[in-house]
Amino acid sequence: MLRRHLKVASASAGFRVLLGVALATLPHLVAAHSYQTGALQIDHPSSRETAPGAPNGVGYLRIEHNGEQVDRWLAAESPRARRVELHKSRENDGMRSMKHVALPLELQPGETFELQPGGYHLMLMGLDRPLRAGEHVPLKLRFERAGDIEVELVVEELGGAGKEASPGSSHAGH
Ligand SMILES: [Cu+2]
Repeated sequence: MLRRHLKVASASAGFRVLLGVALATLPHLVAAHSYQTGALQIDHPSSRETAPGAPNGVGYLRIEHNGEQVDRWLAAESPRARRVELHKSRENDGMRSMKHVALPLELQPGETFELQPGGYHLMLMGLDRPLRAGEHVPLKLRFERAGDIEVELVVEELGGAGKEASPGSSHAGH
């Protein structure tokens, strides 16, 4: 799925549109979407559904830097959350914890910064209402060089994302 997604993302724009139409009939591939701003490509922004009353949600995506100069990720915000933070999960002696990572964050040319279950992720703090599977959650990202870009997190089922489901669900009690 990840490999296939990368191929889709690197295809030419026209081809991608055609492919998008073709893939739209396959529900599990609809989330393979990507965005471009300046030298940055934002791939597969996604989230997970939340339980009723859960205060926070997660956000995953991948930032591919195809430019020549260092850029800096300055901020993220969503109309669905009071604020959006960058977090990093880690496991110490079997205990899973996460810490807040302050932006800005440097993005090196030629590198891909990946937010994924068990590692870096976005936290949507103070959700206005639960995130439901299938919803598209607006998210605005701000970069020093590449500027602002609006993307949509596609909300996936907790149990429907294969191996991603279990680390992601650790946020339930967060
Ligand atoms: Cu977190």
